[in-house]
Amino acid sequence: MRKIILIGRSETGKTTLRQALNGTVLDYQKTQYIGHEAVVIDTPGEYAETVDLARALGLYTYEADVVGLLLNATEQYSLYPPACTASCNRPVIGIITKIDSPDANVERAERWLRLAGCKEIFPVSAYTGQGIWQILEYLREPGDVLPFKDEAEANRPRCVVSDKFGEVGRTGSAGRRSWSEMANRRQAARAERLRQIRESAHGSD
Ligand SMILES: Nc1nc2c(ncn2[C@@H]2O[C@H](COP(=O)(O)OP(=O)(O)O)[C@@H](O)[C@H]2O)c(=O)[nH]1
Ligand SMILES: [Mg+2]
Repeated sequence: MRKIILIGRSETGKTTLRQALNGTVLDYQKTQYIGHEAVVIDTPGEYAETVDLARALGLYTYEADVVGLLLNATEQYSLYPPACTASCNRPVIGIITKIDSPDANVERAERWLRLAGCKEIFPVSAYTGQGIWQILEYLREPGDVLPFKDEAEANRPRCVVSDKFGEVGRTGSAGRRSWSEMANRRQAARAERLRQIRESAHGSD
C-alpha cells in the first residue's frame, strides 16, 4: 500500500477515518502525537492549526507517499490557502469527511479543496463506510491484500463503540446528529445545570 498522511484541523475525523480504513469498529481517542502506522500516518489537528507545528507536518509528508488534506463537510471555513498543494512534492488528495452529517455541504467543501489545489477528491463517511473502498483502492499497490474483501464489505456502516460525546453502541449513521443539534444539547445541559444550582441556592435560604 502507498502510505498516506492525514492532515486536517481538530475534529475533522482523521483518527476515525484511520479506524474505518482498518476495520468495522470506531472508538473515540484524542490524538496526542503523530501516529505512524503501516499505511496511515495520523496527526493531531493542532499541528495543522499552529504555524510552528505545521512545519513538523511538512517534514512528515516526506515519510508518506500521498498527502491527504481533510475537510469536514460541515465546516464553515477552510484552513487551506489557495494553491497550497503546490509546495508539496507528493500527490495531494482532498478528503471530505462526515458526509453523512445532516449539516453536510459536500459541494462547498469540494470547492475549497479544489481551490487548495487538490485534483482528486474523495467524499467519505467513517460512520456509513461510504467512500472507504475508493481510498483503499487509490492506495492499493499490486499484490496488496485489503482488510475488506470487496467494496460492499468496505463501504458498510461501522459500529460506533464511542464517540467524542460519549455516545455508545450506535451502528453506522443510525444515531447521527448534526452539529447544530449537538450545540442545542450542550446548551440545554448547561441550562439544566444552572436551574439545579439556582434551585439548591434557594433551598438553603
Ligand atoms: N457523523 C460523523 N461523525 C464523525 C465521522 N468521523 C468522525 N466523526 C466524529 O467526529 C469527532 C472527531 O473525530 P476524530 O476522528 O477524533 O477527529 P480528528 O481530531 O480529526 O482525529 C468524533 O466524535 C467522531 O466520532 C463521520 O464520518 N461522520
Ligand atoms: Mg485525531
